[in-house]
Amino acid sequence: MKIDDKLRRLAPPRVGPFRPDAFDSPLHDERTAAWLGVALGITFTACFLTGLVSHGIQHPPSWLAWFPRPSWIYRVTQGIHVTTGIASIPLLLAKLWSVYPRLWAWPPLESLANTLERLSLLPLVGGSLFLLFSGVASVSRWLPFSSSISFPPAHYAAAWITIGALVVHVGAKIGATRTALARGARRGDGSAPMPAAAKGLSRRGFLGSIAGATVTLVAVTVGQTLRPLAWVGALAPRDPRIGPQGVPVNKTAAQARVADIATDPAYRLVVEGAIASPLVLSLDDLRAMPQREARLPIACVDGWSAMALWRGVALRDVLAAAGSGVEAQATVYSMQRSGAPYSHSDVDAAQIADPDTLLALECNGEVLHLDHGFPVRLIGPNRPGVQQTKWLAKVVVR
Ligand SMILES: Nc1nc2c(c(=O)[nH]1)N[C@H]1C(S)=C(S)[C@@H](COP(=O)(O)O)O[C@H]1N2
Ligand SMILES: [Mo]
Repeated sequence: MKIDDKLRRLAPPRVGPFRPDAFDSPLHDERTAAWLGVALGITFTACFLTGLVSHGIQHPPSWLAWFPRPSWIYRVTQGIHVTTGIASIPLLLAKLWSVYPRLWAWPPLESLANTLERLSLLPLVGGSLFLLFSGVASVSRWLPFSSSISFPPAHYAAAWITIGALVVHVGAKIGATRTALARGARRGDGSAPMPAAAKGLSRRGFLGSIAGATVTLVAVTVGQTLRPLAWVGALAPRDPRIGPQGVPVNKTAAQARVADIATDPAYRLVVEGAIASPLVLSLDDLRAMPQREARLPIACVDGWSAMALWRGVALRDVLAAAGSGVEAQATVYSMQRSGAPYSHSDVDAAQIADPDTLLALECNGEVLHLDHGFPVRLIGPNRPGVQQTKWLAKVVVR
């Protein structure tokens, strides 16, 4: 006798969650789960794709040259990444609540396909919860997950596991979802039609509340990147309007332990590497070179962003003065010794060719604030905030 036949003959235990009427709310039906599934499919896909963009820019494979224009692309993709992640929280909790009675489906294992589908829920649910929890913890700078060394690779690996499980899940459920959405109200267990006036919240009321919670959560957080909504950003980790020179600070000079060397009057910027001889520039030398202005955002990986007017020397002018070729790539190094990613960042040929890739000396009309990277910081169009290296000591041409 086949194993599933044996199981089927076992009478289900008639206790606790196995009682036939254990879950009589109509909100546990397939249609509620299907609508929430569609919404989660949209937010998870958008979140995954924008996450891939962010990972790709920061760890570029050899075939990927990230374009500097338009300068707002990363600001938008990363805003979408964090916003769709936040929007997924109420949707996922509602979905889990709606479907959890099925954990007690009887018999527990029916066929090979059904078993695999149920097993894929483990990485799907576990991965989703980990992604949302670690993401929120990271943007809130909660230490165990703050965007340090372990968060990005763990978050990235979990994203692939979760998306893999999601593909299996969607493949298994798409038929049932289509039918449930097409045919209208019916009880998920097929036993009885939904009563015309079911007690408690109606499906419409339930889905409406979840939609309302999702919109509210987005509204009170998206102000960290959407300036017009900054005033309602009660739960936003950052207020993009607050900070020295009107720009938030990610890490202060004191925290980075550079305050003393950054304010040393003997400061020199060294340009070295694949050039005939190193170029050593004082702050006055840099101020004497042609200055350029650019309106560019700081778009942090954490999802906040703020626009500012930057003024300084085009990186390509400095490289030209150092006698470097036009196809050069460069790495800029900070005085900060903490290691990657804050201690240095790469600037590829397309970024260098862009005249708005600046060694900035001023922000919003004032000498760069110490916490924004005085005396010199890199600022370039369409770069993730983490690559806008502050307190520059050295430019190495490659
Ligand atoms: N040397 C150094 N540069 C740095 C950082 C840092 O911690 N150290 N933080 C980066 C990050 S994550 C962001 S979002 C921007 C923030 O710039 P701001 O503090 O001037 O707003 O600086 C980037 N440059
Ligand atoms: Mo950042």
